[in-house]
Amino acid sequence: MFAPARKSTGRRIAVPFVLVLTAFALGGCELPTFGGFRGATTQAKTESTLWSQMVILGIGVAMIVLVLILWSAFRYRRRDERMPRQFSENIPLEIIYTVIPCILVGIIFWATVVGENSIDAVSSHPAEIVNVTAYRWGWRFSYNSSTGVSQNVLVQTSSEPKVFPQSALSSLYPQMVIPAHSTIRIVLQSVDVIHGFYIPAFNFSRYAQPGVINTFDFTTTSTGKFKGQCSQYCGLYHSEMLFGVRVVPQATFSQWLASHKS
Ligand SMILES: [Cu+2]
Repeated sequence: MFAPARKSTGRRIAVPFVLVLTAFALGGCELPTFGGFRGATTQAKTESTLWSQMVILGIGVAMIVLVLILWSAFRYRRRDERMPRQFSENIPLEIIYTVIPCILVGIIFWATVVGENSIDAVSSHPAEIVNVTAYRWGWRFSYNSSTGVSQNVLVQTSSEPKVFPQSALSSLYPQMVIPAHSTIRIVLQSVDVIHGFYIPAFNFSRYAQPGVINTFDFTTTSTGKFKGQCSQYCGLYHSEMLFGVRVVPQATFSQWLASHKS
């Protein structure tokens, strides 16, 4: 009668959802990104996976809630003038709908801590160290290469910037050149106000703060050109604080570094 019907409804909802998740897990398929960037660094991919898992979990919860609402509304709709059965509490149900959200929040918290720890982890042997200095209105990139050569390159010196075409990839903006398949240490600071060092394709943004040095790693995966920008409103020419990121093969990077020795 009633009990078997409820069981099969629950199964009808849960089984396809679990099957889809299992197929993704076992098939080694990449999770859908739901409009986010897949990511061009190892850290960015971790962030992307975390995002995808959260959205899938959210969709799962939303589907279950929606089905339960619709089922309740149709199954128990008013059919005649009789007063329905009256009851005031259901302790097992109340425990279930308190414990399950707590478990879900616990899973989200755990996944976030593990993911963020791996994103923020810094290597003891980075292949290259790039000192990034933000200033109104530009970016300075200097390199501590493995040869110990310190270089100042691609400095945008004007404090009253020309308004360039709005493409960070334009060579008129400072370009941060880094090698592919390497762990790059970024040492970030600001000389005036708070700026934001943001590379959308790296799923990464961090404050550049005066008096504070922020240190983090990017482990590049493939070559490519990416846009960077200031993500913290810092004044009149904030919108002009663009930069490019060029991830190039190691040989190209070595040549570029040699040609830019100061
Ligand atoms: Cu800025």
